[in-house]
Amino acid sequence: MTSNTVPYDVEAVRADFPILQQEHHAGVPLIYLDNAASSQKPRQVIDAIDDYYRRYNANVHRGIHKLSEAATAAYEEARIKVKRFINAANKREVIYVRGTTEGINLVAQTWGRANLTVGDVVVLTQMEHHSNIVPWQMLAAEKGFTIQYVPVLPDGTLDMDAYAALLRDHPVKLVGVMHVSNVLGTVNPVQDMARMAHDAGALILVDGAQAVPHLPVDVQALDADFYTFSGHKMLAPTGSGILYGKRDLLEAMPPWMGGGDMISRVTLTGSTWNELPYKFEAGTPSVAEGIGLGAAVDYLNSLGMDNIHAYEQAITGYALERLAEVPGVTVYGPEAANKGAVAAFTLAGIHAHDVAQVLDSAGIAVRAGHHCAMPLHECLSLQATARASFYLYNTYAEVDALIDGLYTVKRTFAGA
Ligand code: 7TS
Repeated sequence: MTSNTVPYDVEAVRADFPILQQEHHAGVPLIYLDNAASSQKPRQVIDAIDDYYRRYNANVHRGIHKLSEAATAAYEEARIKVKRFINAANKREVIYVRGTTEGINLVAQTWGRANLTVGDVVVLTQMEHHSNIVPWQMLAAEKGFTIQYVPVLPDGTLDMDAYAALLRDHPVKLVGVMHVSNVLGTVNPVQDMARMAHDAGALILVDGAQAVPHLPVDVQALDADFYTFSGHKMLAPTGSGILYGKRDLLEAMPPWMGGGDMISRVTLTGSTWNELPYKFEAGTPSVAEGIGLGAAVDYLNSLGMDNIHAYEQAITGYALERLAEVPGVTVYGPEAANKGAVAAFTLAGIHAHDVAQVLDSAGIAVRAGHHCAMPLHECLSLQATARASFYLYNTYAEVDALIDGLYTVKRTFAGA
C-alpha cells in the first residue's frame, strides 16, 4: 500500500451502498470495478425513489391535486439541483433526457437537422463513444455533410495540432468531443477546444458521461454550447440524464419529439411550442428517475466533487503503479495526472474476455471488449481490452485484490 489520500470516510460511504454489502458468489465479496459502465446506488437515492412511489406518485405538470403538485415540485427541484451542480446560467437550459445517448441524438435531430447541409463539416475525435459517432453518421447519410476525426496520439491524448488544422482548413459547423474517455481515461482540454471551435465559428457539443460523475464541471467556464451526461453513472437511476444547452441556441432549435407537455397550443391544423425546457420534454417524463438524480447530486455534494476527484486520482494512480508490476500487462492511455478513474489494459497472450471471466469468479466485476469505442480500438490495433474503472467507494484493498486476481488469471492460462 502507498500513502493513501482519503479525503472522506470511504467505509462510511460504502455502508450507504446496499449492493456492496453482498457476496458476489458464496463466500466471495463483490468488488465492483465496472463503474464506467454504470455506478451503484446509495440508499439515499433508492429511498428517494421509493418515497416518491410510496407517498406522492403522480404525473407532473398537469394535475391540479396535491400529489401531482408534490411530484412536480420534487421533479423541478431536482432540475434546479442539477443546474447548480453544473453551474448552468438558467434552469431553462437544463433538459431532462434518458441519458447521454439521447442527449446527443436530440442535438443531432434538432440543431443538426436544421443547420447541417452539404459542404458542412462536423469534427469528432477518434476516441468517441459510439453514441457520439453513430447519430452524426446517420444524419450525414441523409444531409450530405462530412465528418472529420481528430486523431489520438500514442500517449492517448488528442492531436491538438491536427484539431487546429481541421478547424482552419474546413468549414466546421460543430465539434463533438468527450470530456473524459471511457477507455483511455484521457481528460480532454475541452475548454481550449471550445475556444478554438468558437474562434473558427463552430459550436461545441461535449459528452460528459465520464466527467460529471467524477470531477467538478462548470458548463459556463468550459463555454460548452451543449453538454450532456447520464444519471446512472453518477449514483442516479437508469433513465435519468441531462442535456444542457445555451439558451439562445435552444430557443432557436425546433423540437424533436412531439406530444404532450412540449406544446403551448394545439389545433387540428397546427401547434405551437411550450417554453424551455419543456419544448424538448414530450410526454410523461421519468419522474422517479429525475427525483433520484436530484438525490444523487445531493449525495455527491455531501462528499464534495473536489474530494471525490482527489480520491479517485489517488486510487487510479495506485492501480496504475500496481498494474505496472504485473508482467505482461499493458495499460492504455495517459499517465495518472491526466487520467480519469479508468484503467483499460491487456494481458499478453490472454483474451480480455478470459481475463474478465476469471476475475469474475474471484468476485471482481470488470468490463471486457471494445467498450462501445470500436474505432478507438482499431486505431490502437486492438480487438478488446479489459477495463477496471473506479468510483468514490472503491478501496486500495480492492485494487490489491484486482492485482491478485490478475496473477490468478495468469496461473489459469499458464501454458494454455
Ligand atoms: N459517452 C461516454 C463517454 C460513455 O462512456 C457512455 C457509456 C456513453 C456516452 C453512453 O451513455 P448512455 O448512458 O447513454 O448509455 N459508456 C459505457 C461504457 O464505457 N461501458 O458501458 C457503457
